[in-house]
Amino acid sequence: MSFICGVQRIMPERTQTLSQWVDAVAQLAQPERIQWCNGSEAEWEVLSREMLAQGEMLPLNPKTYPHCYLHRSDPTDVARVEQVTYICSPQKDDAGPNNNWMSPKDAHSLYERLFSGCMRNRTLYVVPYCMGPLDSPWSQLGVEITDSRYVVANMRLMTRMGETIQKRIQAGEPFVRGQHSLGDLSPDHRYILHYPAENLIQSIGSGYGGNALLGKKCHALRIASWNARQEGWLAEHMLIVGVENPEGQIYYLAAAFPSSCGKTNLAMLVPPPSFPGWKVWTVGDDIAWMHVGHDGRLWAINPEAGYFGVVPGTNATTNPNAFRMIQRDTIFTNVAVTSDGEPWWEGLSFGTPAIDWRGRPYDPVNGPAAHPNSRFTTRAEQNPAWSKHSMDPMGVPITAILFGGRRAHVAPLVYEAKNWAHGVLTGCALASETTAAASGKTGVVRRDPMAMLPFCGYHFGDYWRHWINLRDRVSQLPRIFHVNWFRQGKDGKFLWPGYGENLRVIQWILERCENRITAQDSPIGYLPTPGSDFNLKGLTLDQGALGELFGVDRKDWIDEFENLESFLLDYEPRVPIELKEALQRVQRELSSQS
Ligand code: GTP
Ligand code: SPV
Ligand code: MN
Repeated sequence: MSFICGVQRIMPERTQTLSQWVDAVAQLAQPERIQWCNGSEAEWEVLSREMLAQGEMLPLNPKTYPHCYLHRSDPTDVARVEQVTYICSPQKDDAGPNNNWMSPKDAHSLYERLFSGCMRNRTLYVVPYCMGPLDSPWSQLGVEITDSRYVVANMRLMTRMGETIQKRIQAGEPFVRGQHSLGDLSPDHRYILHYPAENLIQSIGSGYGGNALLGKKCHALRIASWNARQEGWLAEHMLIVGVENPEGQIYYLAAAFPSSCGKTNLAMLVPPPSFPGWKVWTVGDDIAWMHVGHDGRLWAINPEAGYFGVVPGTNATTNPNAFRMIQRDTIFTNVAVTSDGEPWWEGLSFGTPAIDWRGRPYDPVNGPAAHPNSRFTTRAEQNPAWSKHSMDPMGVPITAILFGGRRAHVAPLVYEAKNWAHGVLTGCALASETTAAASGKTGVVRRDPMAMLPFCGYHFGDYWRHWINLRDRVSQLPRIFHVNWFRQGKDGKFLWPGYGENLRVIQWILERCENRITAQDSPIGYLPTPGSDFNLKGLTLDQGALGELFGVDRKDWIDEFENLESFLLDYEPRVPIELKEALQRVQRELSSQS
């Protein structure tokens, strides 16, 4: 146990050293050889050559896409698998209804069975990594053991990885242990197991993204959220973005949107021509670790060093920064290819797919050419909007927190919560259509509190209590807003242009935070008055779109809150009283409105 900057670091006592642990895993998994990864260029040379030779990575056109590669995952292994993701906390109740639970004893014996001999004829790679800036007191170290070269290649881009981390661990710093194997890639033998009380992750049977890159969702959200609750901070599924106004003042926002709902895009937003002098800086696009600073503000770091972003929909108009960033030194996963060997995906405005994501000649009867959850992996520094403050050990101060989802109906473009408890309730109430980022049906509205349903490593009731309690420790609380870029008209088309134009919403949010403008009071929160304080200059919207975009239908919201109330019942008796009071207040006002 140690104290750093007011954070009491709680890591379980461990007697096993790093090399003893690696030996024990090797003893069970029986690899042909063991390789300790040092993160050097020479190491990458060898690794990439092997991957190309084995067909684990295919070269893309070296003239137009230098140092870019394509990886095709197993067709049954293309997204996170929530149904086989478990929290193995000592007490079942502590995992909550929001998680699958397995007892640590059962999980360990399942692991022993599945990992036994799983690395025969393979190399066991030891990948030491750091989540967060190397010199930040809020960063955490980890080591992932894996038999997938693709995982090593991705961890190299997504984290600060290599020898210096290994030395720090050998000198005694605590670390999270991750044990990963592709196993036989059979969906029946696929498990993602988390032991928060042991700082341990075991993952087998998948080589895909969040299932396999253990520093990301497994460590930086599920394990870290458990630690964060004990230590008094937050580990969130949030982007971190700096918005600079023409006066040169930068405001930092954190925003939680469920998977594939626009975090990367908002984090890299390019101001449209109607916003001269504005600049946007990316600090993070997926995960935020937020601590209470000495000044009583909330400060956020991005634990990641790269982006594992959704490819479809990315083009020079929607996300010019990402589009430029992925022209070189990028790993593409599950995209299509043109006859010139260039990557191709739905939403790209040029080129024709020749081969689909499975490697078959492209035929529209087989569905999209690129998988809807196809991804790019790129180092963060390649982003033209990359903020140098991503390196600040203390992170950046957060002015506002945004929650948002994909809602074709009900939720207006933007509203502001009335106070902290109401804001936390607004986060709890987050609902969104499911996307291709997780296996299962897409387009179904489900409640996804704080965009953390698949990622919170403990009982949601305790998590909301932890959020509520922050108000006693943060003297300058961020204001909380809800946004929805995805409202549809009767013709099923998006009413709002989105992307760069979302800066109009951000501008309103910042004006509210500076107390420069008033807003309309409504039971669900404060709403903009379109045409007066909300900037619509130069924007042509469809007839009637404005009313629908900014509209709050009382009947819809009465239903919405009834649904929320019954959703919260599942988390009793741990739902904070403050949330129930905030909910009743909204319900009372909705029903008393004429
Ligand atoms: P994860 O990496 O899964 O956590 O997702 P994310 O939240 O970072 O989502 P991302 O920004 O990658 O967006 C996912 C999809 O939504 C992409 O296809 C985008 O093109 C699309 N999208 C993002 N922002 C907007 C928007 O403002 N309007 C519309 N219509 N689509 C958007
Ligand atoms: C998400 O699904 O929210 C992602 C991609 O960011 S993954 O790394 O697969 O979790
Ligand atoms: Mn994500």
